[in-house]
Amino acid sequence: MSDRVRVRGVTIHRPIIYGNIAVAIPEEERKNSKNPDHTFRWTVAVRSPTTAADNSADAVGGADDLSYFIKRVTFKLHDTYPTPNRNLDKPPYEVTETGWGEFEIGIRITFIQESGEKALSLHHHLKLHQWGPDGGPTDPTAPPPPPSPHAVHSWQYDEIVFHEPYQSFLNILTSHLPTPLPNIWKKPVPPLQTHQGTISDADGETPQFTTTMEQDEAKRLDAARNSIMTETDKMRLLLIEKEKELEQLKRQVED
Ligand code: SLL
Repeated sequence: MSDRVRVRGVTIHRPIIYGNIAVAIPEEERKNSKNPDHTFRWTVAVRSPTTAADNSADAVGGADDLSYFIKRVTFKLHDTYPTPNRNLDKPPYEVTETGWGEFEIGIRITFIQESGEKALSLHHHLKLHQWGPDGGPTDPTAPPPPPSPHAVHSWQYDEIVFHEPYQSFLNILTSHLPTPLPNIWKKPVPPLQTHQGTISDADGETPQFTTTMEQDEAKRLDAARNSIMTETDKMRLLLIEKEKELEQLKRQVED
């Protein structure tokens, strides 16, 4: 079979996480820096979800090298940053910066050329503050809370789905299997689940993705599929009804 043939009926996915970690910059360090108004140092990243066994205390994910299917990750920062478009052509796919404010970061993932896939665009809201339990300010006009003494995390789990991939790309994907997620958290305090698929830290604990998150994502996908099927059925019935109506009207015109 030619490599440029799409494999019909096959869907394959690769899990990723994207998000950020932020730490407050100590007063002393800020005073002596060229940007004393920059209160936080943060890192935005795209990684594999499983945390490496030899991770540093604050690491989240990153056990697998994703360059076998990702060619480039571009992070689009706020325009207040010099050269806001940051291209990463090899792992780690991350940008570390300092700043004072939260903003929306654009993330564009380009796949290896053999994939023939279009680039994927994602967004991540940079999180610097330990907001309330819902993960965001309850009152948008309220000032942010004081800098957390712990690292602040905000990560989103996602699955990149390749539908009917080219045979050569499928071969590449199947020869690189993602490291499975652990079933339970290594640490006793589970991360706060702020909203769908997102984790942040509870009490300064470094969050970790587990199979529970994977199962939750699968449940959400099932629910979405079911509601699409219900909608399709409704539309089909409506279409049949409208066709009948049309027939009737046609007959009336002919009569
Ligand atoms: C806000 N809408 O007002 C956001 C904008 C911009 C953050 C946040 C770096 C600035 C620099 C920086 O923190 N920009 O390098 O001077 O909160």
